[in-house]
Amino acid sequence: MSVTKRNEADVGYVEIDNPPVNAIGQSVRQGLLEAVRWAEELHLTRVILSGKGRAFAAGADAREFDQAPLEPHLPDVLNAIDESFVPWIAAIDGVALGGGAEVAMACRMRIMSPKSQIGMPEVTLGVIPGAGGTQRLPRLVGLAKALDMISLGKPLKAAQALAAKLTHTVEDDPLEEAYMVNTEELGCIVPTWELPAPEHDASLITKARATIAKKSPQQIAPVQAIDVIEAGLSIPFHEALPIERAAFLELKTGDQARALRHIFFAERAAKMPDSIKAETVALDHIAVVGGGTMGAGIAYALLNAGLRATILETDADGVARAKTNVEALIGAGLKRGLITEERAQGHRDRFVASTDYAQAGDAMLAIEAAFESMDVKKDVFAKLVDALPKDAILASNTSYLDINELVANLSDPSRVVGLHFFAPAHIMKLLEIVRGAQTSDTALATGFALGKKLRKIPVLAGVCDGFIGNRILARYREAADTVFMDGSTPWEVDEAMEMFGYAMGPYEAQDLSGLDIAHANRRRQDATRDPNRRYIPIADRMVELGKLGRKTGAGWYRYPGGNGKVDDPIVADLAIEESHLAKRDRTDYQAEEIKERLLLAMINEAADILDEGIAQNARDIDLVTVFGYGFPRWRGGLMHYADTLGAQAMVTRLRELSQEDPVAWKVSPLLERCADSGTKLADARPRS
Ligand code: 3H9
Repeated sequence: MSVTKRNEADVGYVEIDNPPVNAIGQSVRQGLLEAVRWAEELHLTRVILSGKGRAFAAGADAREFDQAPLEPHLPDVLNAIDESFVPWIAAIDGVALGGGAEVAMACRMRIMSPKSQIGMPEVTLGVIPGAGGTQRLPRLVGLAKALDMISLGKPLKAAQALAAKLTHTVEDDPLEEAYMVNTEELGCIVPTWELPAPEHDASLITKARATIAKKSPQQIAPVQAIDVIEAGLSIPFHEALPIERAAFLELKTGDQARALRHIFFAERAAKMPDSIKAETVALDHIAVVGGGTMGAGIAYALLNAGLRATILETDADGVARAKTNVEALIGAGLKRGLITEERAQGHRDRFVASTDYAQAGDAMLAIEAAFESMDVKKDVFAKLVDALPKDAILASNTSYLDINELVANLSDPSRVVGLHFFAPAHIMKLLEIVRGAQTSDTALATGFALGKKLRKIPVLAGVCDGFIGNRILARYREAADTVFMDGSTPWEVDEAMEMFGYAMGPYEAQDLSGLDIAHANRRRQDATRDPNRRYIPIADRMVELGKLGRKTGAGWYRYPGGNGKVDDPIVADLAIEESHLAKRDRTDYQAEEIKERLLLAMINEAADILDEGIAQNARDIDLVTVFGYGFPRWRGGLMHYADTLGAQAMVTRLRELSQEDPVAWKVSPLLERCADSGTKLADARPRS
């Protein structure tokens, strides 16, 4: 039963009951339509509509979007509610989003509980409101607010909805309040569809277009949303609805909506694999080794989740630095209104920084975020073994190092797991959980449980150099450096990737993180690098020149006065010089080819990562690339995008590229298998 109805005398109670979040699928639409007819037949004086459980309604059931729409369609159901002679009241206790908000707006009145939210997040799924939202919302809240809410997709809290006049009132018990509404007053409220549309205001429309061009460049849905809202301002309500509907239906099956849906569901499917069956250790007190940017960020994330955090440092200076770093994060949280003064005090009360490992004596999990050196980390683990309970889990935040080597001296290596956070650790949602050869299920389960507490997106990874994300990143940079050396410039490469949808290209991004990190990594890899692999020396030259990125005022770009980036001809000359020395002809790469090379390099590497079982499936790689590495969300992640190219086309092109360099462009066997069998990467599994 997706919709239940009952009446007490002349008051009808209709409840949407479709757990977990009352998504509006076919049976809910059918149930609501039947309820309209039922209320009319009984001549009820009002219908009070609510949602069972934690949501009023989370919107249209996005799982239905891949199928042809089934009757009754939501716009027709909502017209029936809006036009009914029985007035409906939406009693909202929880979220009313997308189609859920549209249902509420078709009601004569809305009453929200203080914790409720209402909004139109359709653009985040690559569509626009498709059941009258683009027409009812402007009639209720005015043009400026409606443009804002629909094109940006950000919901309003109850108090904000009240200020915007989207809800009539905010009450602790919306159901009771709806019952108390005076029948005569209710009867005087004009149905939403009969309200006049706001006046056309070209300046508001232009402003909204400019905002989305900046905030969501290349995304179609926000642009269409504004167009449809604008169209509706000068025509009757019922003429505007088909325009909205046509735009919604077209967007729904388009590439961007498919990609955004894929990521939406992938995010929710990111959970501990069923095969891991173990209890977790207690997570109330966690030790963090190292109070630098990463360690402090992790500690702050733990404090935000209500846990106790103890940072362990080597000396008094380290302790002072850790305290300063954590206090700076607390201060920033306060300044941005993310935490209250009371919570900030709670954070301080649950935080300790010390050189004394005994301070963490009861912690059942320690996360080391010490300097990226095998010796340093081994030393830290030895100290943790001595200080913490013998069954405590020891996690390493290493970005590249071999977890299996890290545990070599431990009597119980099963306690160790990789927990790879991304900077800033309290903001970035990705958490790679790295399984070493001997990692126990308890250690893995603990990693996943921590991920859940911190509201991260956990992705299981196997051991290899760079795990999932940094291994793909290394190949991305190698391909970028090769294109640069062979004929391009960092700014041409960056521009090509920005045109693809990255917020910034690989060179600008590296200037932010610093060129020294990758340099140290290359030195670490010197001993094991395939001698047949072409080595691009430009990044090393940059480090020799002291061009380490923004922190030194210059990297791939110059930053005069610490301000915006400026192209640097000296950097361009480096590549000309190096390719001359290497006796290589330079090619004038166009943006399309630069983009193709960088993306194919990453896809090919990612296919190997999947084939080797480092990643469990393509979906996890999509999550890693989107949530850790800035891959455009609206392209659905690296592997989802690859599937739009098709394995056959990719293999054909990779074979051409391998004529140029058979080592760097060696075609992934998994891609070849997908091409041969016509399988999508989304369905591919590691080789057995
Ligand atoms: C729309 O409405 C178009 C209309 O204008 C036009 C129609 C004609 N569909 O996030 P959670 C599932 S477009 C299907 O973990 P939370 C979700 O996959 C829609 N399923 O919980 C998960 O499943 P599982 C506009 C949905 O408490 C489970 O519910 N609406 C939908 O952290 C729990 O979800 C939106 O964009 C859905 N619409 O957060 C809102 N929503 O258990 C999208 C959720 O199998 N939803 N599920 O993993 C959300 O933002 C959050 O889910 C919400 C709850 C805030 C509601």
